[in-house]
Amino acid sequence: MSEIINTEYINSLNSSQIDTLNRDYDYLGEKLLRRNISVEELTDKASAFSVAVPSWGVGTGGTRFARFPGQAEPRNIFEKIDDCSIINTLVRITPEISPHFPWDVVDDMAAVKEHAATHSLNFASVNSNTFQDQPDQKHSFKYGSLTNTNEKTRELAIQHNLDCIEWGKQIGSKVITVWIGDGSNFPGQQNFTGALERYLSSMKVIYSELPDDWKLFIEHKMFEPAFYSTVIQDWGTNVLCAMELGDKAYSLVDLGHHAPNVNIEMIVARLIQFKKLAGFHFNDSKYGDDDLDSGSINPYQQFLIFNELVDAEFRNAEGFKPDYMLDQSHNVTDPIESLMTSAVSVQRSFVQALMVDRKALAEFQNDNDALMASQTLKEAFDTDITAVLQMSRYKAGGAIDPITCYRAAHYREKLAKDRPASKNSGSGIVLW
Ligand code: AFD
Ligand code: MN
Ligand code: MN
Repeated sequence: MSEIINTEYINSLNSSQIDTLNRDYDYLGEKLLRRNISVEELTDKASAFSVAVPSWGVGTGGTRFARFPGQAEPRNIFEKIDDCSIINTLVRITPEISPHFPWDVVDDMAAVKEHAATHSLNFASVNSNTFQDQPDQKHSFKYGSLTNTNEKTRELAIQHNLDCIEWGKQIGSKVITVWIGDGSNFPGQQNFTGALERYLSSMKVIYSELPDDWKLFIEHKMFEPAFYSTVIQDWGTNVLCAMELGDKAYSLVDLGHHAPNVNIEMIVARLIQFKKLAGFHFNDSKYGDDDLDSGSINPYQQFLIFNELVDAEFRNAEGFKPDYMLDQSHNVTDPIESLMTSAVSVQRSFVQALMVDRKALAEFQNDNDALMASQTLKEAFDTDITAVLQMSRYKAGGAIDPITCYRAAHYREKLAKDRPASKNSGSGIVLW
């Protein structure tokens, strides 16, 4: 635990807030009981929830235009782990970090695992990066990586993914997530079928090297960096590839990777039905892959997704075990603050979905009572369960109010001397 934000410090702030929380919690408990919902049960389930933090999310992001660095940004994987630890210390639902390679590679990966362990943190899925060239790279990914027309380039991209699995093994990960930026910018530039064939044959090599207890997640994205076509453009192509590869391959849903207004909750339902849902990269957006904070624009969509997830859990859907992760880029906020509020926002959607009266909903659906079915969802969504989230954090030793607690600690100011501005932010979008 950090010296700046430790148990003693959190307790001292919590002690001035616990009386108010107790009153709010008791009153909420009383109201929920009228709907036959136990506030304690809800709190226990909220505590058991977790969502992984992306290592690249703790650096300040940027756009194609500029990057405005923040104070005391983490400069390497060890400092990123330190920041992730602050997040988990305060919110208690982010015990895992998802690293991105080669950004997070160091000679001694065991030291990375050890450093995380000292903060009681583990590693979630490892992410490969074949969407940019590394210094002195022999064959460029400019025209694609796993789908490149040049065999040598494809081999390089395959080898990088195999390296990621090796690095992942050293830090205790059991999943590799593959997102490629491959695609085209002009009609006619690329043969759609040929590109997908090359993708599949490359992925088959990676899949064949996957350890038995590992999974492979495929991430689709409809545009960017290629703007006319993307090889793995949507969940349909994604799931077809996952099916073609085998049982260890699953389809990952990044909320920003669809056309605006697409019914993402329905995609989630379909992937659950065919036992192919890998999990999520949570974020929010207005236009595309905006990578804004989870639940900041469309919390109802996030709730509707969790409605499908909780429904699957409720009916014990076979093979249902999705991984939850945030994938965001913070351009104008302190990444630690954004990641804390985002994790809590995702947790909120989960708890709201737990409150849906599923028996009543099924009856309304059966009776074709559209209005009441929709009202049943709204009733859960409209219930303010802030006290449940606060209590679950309090009981776990976290902060009742994580943002106030974080700000009052002056973490960045205290680290400013030790972490001078660096050119390489390790951010996920542009390395300046
Ligand atoms: C991309 C994708 C993918 C990738 C990340 C890198 O969402 O998850 O790993 O951003 O920053 O848009
Ligand atoms: Mn993503
Ligand atoms: Mn994205």
